[in-house]
Amino acid sequence: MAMEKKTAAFEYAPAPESRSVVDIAPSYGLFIDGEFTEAADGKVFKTVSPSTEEVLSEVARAGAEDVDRAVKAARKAFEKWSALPGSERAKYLFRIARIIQERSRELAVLETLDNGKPIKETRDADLPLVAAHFFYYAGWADKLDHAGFGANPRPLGVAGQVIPWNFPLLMLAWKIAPALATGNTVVLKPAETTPLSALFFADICRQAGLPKGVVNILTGYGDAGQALVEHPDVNKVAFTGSTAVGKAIARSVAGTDKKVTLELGGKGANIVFDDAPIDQAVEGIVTGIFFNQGQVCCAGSRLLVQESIQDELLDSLKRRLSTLRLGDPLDKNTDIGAINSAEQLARITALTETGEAEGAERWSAPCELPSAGYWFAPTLFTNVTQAHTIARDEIFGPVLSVLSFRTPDEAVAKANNSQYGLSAGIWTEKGSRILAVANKLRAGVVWANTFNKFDPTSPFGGYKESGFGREGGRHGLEGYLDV
Ligand code: TAP
Repeated sequence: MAMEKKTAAFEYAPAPESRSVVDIAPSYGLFIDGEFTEAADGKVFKTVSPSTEEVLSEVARAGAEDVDRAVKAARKAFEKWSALPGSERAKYLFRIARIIQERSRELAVLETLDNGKPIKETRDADLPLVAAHFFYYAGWADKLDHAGFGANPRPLGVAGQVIPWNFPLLMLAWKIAPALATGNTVVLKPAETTPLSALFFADICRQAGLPKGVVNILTGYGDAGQALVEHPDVNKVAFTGSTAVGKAIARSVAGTDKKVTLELGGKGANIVFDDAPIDQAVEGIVTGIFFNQGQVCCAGSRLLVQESIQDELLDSLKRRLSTLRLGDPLDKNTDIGAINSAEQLARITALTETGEAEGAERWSAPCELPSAGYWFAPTLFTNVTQAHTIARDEIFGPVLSVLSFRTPDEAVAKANNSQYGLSAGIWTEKGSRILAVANKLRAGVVWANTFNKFDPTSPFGGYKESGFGREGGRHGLEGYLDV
């Protein structure tokens, strides 16, 4: 099928919140130098809806030759793009942000179909945050000289960006918006299970009149990601994904002059003290670990509850979990959608089996799982010790490990007892306790009496094996500038 036809496929078809809102073509090409094109070797792969296992589309699979073409296009575009006044680059970013808002219904449905997450999350969380991110960095584009990085900070060149599947469009926004605002050009590889919203974004770049080659999108597998980060003409590598791949990337760029930021895994502690308002804390625990089926790097996957309120809190939590609705992610009332892939479901299942084998006690919300698709009921484990695998390893699914503590010092020690250091939460009425505990936590983000709240103005990133560098806020500019 001709590639030209494919690019026109994301046409708006007003309809209720259903798949008919967005028209998905049977196949898509790579987006290189402003055009959709087949992979050099003609390879393709299928992307499926995780809630039905139905094939949504066939997508070009990039290889090393395509990576090279895309990097060359980005290099060529860099000359003019970086020379534009910041105020001109800002106009493009504002335009992109507005088009995202205008087309957010299509994008929300597309993301829900390809990822499996509930439409109320894509509609009310992902999409507004994506647009906000472009608006925010558009605002920085003409103020870089005043951002506190010294006089005349310069862009790095071509940014090679590799992102995961849990927030496909939001991770794209976190990567592309600051890169473009600072005058860099981009080659981005989305995750293989969620390529569609990135291709839709490519269409938005064309609609916004973005100069050719400034943004290139390469759909493909891990080998394309590897070829991209190892390409000698890439100046900046930005990666979000697993700690294992992050470490491999760090090794591969060691000794080069590439600048690197890594956003990796997490095992966030959500700490509930005995003076916390229980109902509010229960909502925060639910948001912390069941938002996006727990497939969130900063999820509150370890609940640390003060011993004196443990029974009351767990009763209340189980009652609340029993009310969550699992099912069709396109239904506006759905709370828990599908797991993103069969592989991820297998990983979650294996880790929960390990939890039981090691002696933790399992409780799952009573809900019926659809027969097709990849599903996992909201689950919690009690009788968990710090030595248990489910207390240490990232599960990246709707599974909560419950531990208890007696004193604030014990809570801090347990929270910090992790290879990761991405996020934490504190629930207490005492402001002084919030400050004292937050100061001792080795976590990049600490939420107080809330969880999983995001804002483009706030820097986000990890300690320890959760990675390095910050995305978001003024800090997010630094990774794209030669300061
Ligand atoms: P990964 O398997 O690491 O995949 C992430 C991306 O890297 C995908 O696009 C993947 O392509 C690509 N990739 C795979 N092997 C590569 C290689 N050798 N070189 C370069 N790129 C390669 O992670 P995932 O399963 O998609 O995502 C889950 C993980 O991401 C979790 O550990 C989670 O905590 C982490 N995560 C972290 C954050 C932040 S902000 N810290 C946010 C979201 C997710 P394929 O899709 O083809 O494998």
